[in-house]
Amino acid sequence: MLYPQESPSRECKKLDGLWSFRADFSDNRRRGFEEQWYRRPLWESGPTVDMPVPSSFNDISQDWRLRHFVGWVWYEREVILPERWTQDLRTRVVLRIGSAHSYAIVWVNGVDTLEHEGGYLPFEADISNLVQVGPLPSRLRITIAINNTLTPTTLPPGTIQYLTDTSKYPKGYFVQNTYFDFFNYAGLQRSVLLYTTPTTYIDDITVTTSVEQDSGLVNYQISVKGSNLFELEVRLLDAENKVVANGTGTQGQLKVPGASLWWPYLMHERPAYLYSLEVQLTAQTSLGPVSDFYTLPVGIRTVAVTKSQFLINGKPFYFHGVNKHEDADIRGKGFDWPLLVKDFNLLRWLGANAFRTSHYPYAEEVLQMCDRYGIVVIDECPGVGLALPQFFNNVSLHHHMQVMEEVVRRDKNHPAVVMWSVANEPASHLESAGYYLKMVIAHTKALDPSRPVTFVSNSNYAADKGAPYVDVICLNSYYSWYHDYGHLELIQLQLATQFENWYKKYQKPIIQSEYGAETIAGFHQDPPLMFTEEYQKSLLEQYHLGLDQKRRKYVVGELIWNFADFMTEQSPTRVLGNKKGIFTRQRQPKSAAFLLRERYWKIANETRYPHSVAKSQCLENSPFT
Ligand code: BDP
Repeated sequence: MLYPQESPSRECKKLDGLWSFRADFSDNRRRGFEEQWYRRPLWESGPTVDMPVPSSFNDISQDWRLRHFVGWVWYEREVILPERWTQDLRTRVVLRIGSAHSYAIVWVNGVDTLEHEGGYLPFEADISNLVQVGPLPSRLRITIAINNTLTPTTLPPGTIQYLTDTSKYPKGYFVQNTYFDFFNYAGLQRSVLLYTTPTTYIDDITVTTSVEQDSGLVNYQISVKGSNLFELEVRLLDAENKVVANGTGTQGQLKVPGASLWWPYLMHERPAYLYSLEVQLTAQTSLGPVSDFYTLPVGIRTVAVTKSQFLINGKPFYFHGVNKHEDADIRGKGFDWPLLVKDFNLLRWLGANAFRTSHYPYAEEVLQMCDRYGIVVIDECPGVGLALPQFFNNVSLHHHMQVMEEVVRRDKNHPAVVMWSVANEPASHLESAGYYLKMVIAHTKALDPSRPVTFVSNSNYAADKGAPYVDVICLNSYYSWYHDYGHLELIQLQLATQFENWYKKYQKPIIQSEYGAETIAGFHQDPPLMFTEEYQKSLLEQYHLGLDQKRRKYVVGELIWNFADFMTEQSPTRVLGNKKGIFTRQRQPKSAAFLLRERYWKIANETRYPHSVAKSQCLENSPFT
């Protein structure tokens, strides 16, 4: 699914802004369907409020019932279309929803148009038939009903628990149980937009790259829809807009002698080099000739895994980075440009070269920034909270595979994405989980043979049933936090044991994919006590000593939990959310951020190519120091 883009043949109309909104508070949450709220303007069915898009709906209003709402919410917006969209029958009009968590039904002018299961991923429908009827039906009413309920077969899964003791709970009382540690924000959290293409159009482009001696090879495959009578021209342009290779047809290989490779941030003096693949389609249709243009950024790079190394462009790569969440005050998981740019400035300040999209695929604009800034991504699907045996069933497995198809289809062309993660902390000691993970991993590898696949484990090395199928072992451990809490002196020993056991058994490279400590900014105590900034720093220091023992051997990365504080469900162990961030939720540094920064820049200076460049150059020359 190509990211919507303006070009000489395509227009985009973003529907960001205020939508009408109504949560269905009826007992069965189905009044909206019973009364068919999609048939008429939403305000005619009852009171509506203004809701910004993109944003989660939870933290916007003063109504506590909305913050914790479980069930159907309704969004509606009217749009006026340009005449050329509705009158020119060679134009195809598409409605695209960036994400709707977790189940969505879409009506256009009251007509059932589209349904989608699963949040965090885009979906779209050709609505030309609905807008190109008769004289100027240029006013369009888009209604979107979204259900945020998580069940044993959604991803992430959840359960609805009815509390039936009438001495304690009112009749019909239920709660949503989740098995993950972030707030289940919902709504239209990414942009909704309309875009056009010609009726014969470039439907998809798949690019893979390799390097042969001095040349970069760009393999492309283009899918065209709408007609069989077409011609395709392909040009590859360098960063100075000079054509360096060209081709024709739906597939081919472009050779770029002396190619500039895409390197991660701080790994090379010229990181994140991007070419542009310009695709031009010309076609004959019954209504006359049409052309379509699409430009795809392309980074030429290779990824490979050995028994003990993760290689990018044939050189050992060490992930020194973070885990993130899409999370901020007020907007929840709503996409926000200022937040995006601030986060990338912080990542670069920190000297981080990578992050994992814990625990769901992030907005496409985030991955575009990663391509442009050289921040390497472990792209994780929403396979989080697979904690109960009943979650490993065939319906879930089928859906999980479908989700991986959507993730790969959306993100396959990003050079920054170097590995897929199919799950976080599944109950991988279960036999049923072993089979389930084997199937999802095999499916993902079949979808994309060019990238390694993993899942993130917190199981014991001897019990884990999924590890045999991964390319890289990713381990979460919270020594001196959830185990032996307060005993920082045990971290090095326990970490060494963890690494040695796993490596001995699997002989695969290992990433410490989470470690960290809950820290309330401004809490201080020396000698360090839990929850203080000093404790977070000391815990990190002990982990770093342990990591350095294995770093040049088979440990290929460390990702702190977490980049920033983030919201969770309420619980006695969470103080307004998870506080393991090295930045606060408002993106201000805790003391540990400075410690980590020193470490990451030091590691970056040690692992930089070519070595002939003065080792300290990247630090000294960086505008971010
Ligand atoms: C890990 C989970 C992560 C949690 C973290 C924590 O992968 O989602 O937020 O623990 O407890 O096990 O802080």
